[in-house]
Amino acid sequence: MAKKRKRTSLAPYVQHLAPSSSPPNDRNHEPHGDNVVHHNLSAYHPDLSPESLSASDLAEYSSLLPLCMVHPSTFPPNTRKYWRHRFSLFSLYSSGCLLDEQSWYSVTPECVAFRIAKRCATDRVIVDLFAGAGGNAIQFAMTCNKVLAVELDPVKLRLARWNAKVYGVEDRIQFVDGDSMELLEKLQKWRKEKRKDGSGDEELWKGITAADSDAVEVVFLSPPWGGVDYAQPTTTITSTADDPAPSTSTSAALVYSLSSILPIDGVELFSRVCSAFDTTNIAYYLPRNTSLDQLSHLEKLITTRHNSEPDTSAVTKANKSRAKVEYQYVNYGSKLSSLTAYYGQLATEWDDQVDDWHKS
Ligand code: MGP
Repeated sequence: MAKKRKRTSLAPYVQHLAPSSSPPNDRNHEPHGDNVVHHNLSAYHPDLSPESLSASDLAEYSSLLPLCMVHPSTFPPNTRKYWRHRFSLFSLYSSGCLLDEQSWYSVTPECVAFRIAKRCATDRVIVDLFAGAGGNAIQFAMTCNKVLAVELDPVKLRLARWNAKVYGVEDRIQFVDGDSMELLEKLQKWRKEKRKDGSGDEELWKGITAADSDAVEVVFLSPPWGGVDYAQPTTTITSTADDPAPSTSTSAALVYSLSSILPIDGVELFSRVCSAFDTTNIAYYLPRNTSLDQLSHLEKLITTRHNSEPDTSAVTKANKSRAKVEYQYVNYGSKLSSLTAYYGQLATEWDDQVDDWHKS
């Protein structure tokens, strides 16, 4: 008997990306006028039912769709693997989750985001300073009282809001469209001025109030690491006075340095966060090969910074401060994916017996 051939070709699916020839009164596209590209929605998101969406949600989905990568044929070869893992990134992917190119490779896989959210759970406020397409913010919404999700790229912020809607947690997240570097600068200044006459309702920055800032208990950092090649060997070209001819050397030890973090050096970023917020509870999501020496150096920054302010409540916490680094695995525990470094109470309250990530 002939063996059944495994279907490997993508061709049968590719057609779904092309504009369909739906008649103008196709009910999926009624609200959008004549110039809109008509997509076969069910090809990408079989569990998304257009009939259940409001006209404005359908319009938002349709306008985000062309800005996203939704089919493997549109992925650059080095990022196609992320599409295969789409359900690890968002278990509700087929219900309509959307990601643009950068988000595909930088969103935190859901099981990891869930784990981090459990560790960072608070009945106060958590700030996600690089919210991207919302993978972390969605999980924080499930464990924290309030989430401030800050994102510089307006399209990513719309994706975060959309994806949060898919998960039904949109209302628990305050989406802030802006540069978190600007927010840190603003808060640092405000804190220095001792908030003389400020009231809790005072707006500090883009809808974030003084009361929000005071209520921040945890800061989460998941900044850009410098692209998909962050773990590749780096080639350095050197020349010396004795031997001016440049020579090329490739470093085999793939230790990731925080200086590669964007938009600023990762040590400086951490230092600014310490100055801006009255908390030492910081979770830092980083490459699996990040220098552990640098991560323990950050611990000292917390102590130094908060000990220079003897009367803050953070001092006691900071004195006890140490770092806890957790390596995070995906693919049912078979692949090391990333690490998260925890500081402040997130580290000191860690109990190795209970807080084993395999038990969470
Ligand atoms: P990866 O290392 O690119 O994937 O990303 P993989 O499959 O482990 O790579 P390979 O080299 O073994 O083939 C692993 C995880 O790191 C992703 O799922 C993202 O959550 C996270 N990640 C990757 N990048 C490039 C970034 C980034 O720039 N910023 C943030 N915050 N997370 C990233």
